[in-house]
Amino acid sequence: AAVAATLAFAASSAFAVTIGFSQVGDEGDWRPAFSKDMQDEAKKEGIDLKFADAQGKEEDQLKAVRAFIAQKVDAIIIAPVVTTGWSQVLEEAKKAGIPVFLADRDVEGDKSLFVARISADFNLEGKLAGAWLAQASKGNCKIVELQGTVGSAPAIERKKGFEAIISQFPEMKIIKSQSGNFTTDGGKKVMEAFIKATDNLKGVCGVFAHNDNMQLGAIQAMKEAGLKPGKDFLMVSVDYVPAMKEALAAGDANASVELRSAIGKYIYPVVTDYLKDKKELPKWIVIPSDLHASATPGN
Ligand code: GYE
Repeated sequence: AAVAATLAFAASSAFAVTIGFSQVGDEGDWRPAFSKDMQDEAKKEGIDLKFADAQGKEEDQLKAVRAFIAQKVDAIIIAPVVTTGWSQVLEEAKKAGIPVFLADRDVEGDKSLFVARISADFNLEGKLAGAWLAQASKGNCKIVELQGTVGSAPAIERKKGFEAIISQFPEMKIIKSQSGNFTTDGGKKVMEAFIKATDNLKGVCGVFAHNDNMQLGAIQAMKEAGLKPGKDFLMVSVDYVPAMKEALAAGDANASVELRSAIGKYIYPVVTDYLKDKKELPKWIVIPSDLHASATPGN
């Protein structure tokens, strides 16, 4: 009996910290890479990670967070699908004394309801994409835009950053903009509609997609219409996923701003240190982008 008790104790203390992670879903190529990193890194750091995939549905993220509170996890990490609708559940976590951290996306409203957000700077990514297109088109470009999930922090901020740059150039203008919800199929459908509405993208010079998967869908649609993306159209997007690296090498795309998917090594030390010392943290800890992977003026 003593041996069994010792083993049981050893097993339970093997996991020093239990963290609940509410993930958006598995849309596109970047999100699954982020999820895999979070799970691999947790194993490496001896963290017991409770992983919940909401398949893009906010109500399922809220359910997952409430379940983590009921399980009395040590901390909760959320990648919030959209910025609105979080105050109530964050209040419940606060009342339960469970610290919440944001990864990747963001919430609007009272920032005191979470300890810190660890993410890239989406506004900067939009600026980098805009700056590349301004250089590649010499400041003269009619653009069609494929937006990410409506109401999500990356869609809001990448659009803002991109427009902050192109608004400096009178001859640069977004003439069509629609959400493809960050998926390849969504991007393809939106581009098919753009092709129809502009008589085969007549007068269009550039395509800005808020992520690579929508850009890959747009490339498919453009090729099926007999158009030459990457040659007759300047193609810029964000994420720099492997499939986009292939499209860049094939000349079907021109630039992609890198969004790091290895977030675990940044967020877990922040969470475990906070659990030890409860030290005040900056509200936003920015993960650098690898500029080398980002836009360089089109060739
Ligand atoms: O760019 C996209 C994913 O939240 C910034 O979500 C992330 C975005 C990423 O669907 O591929």
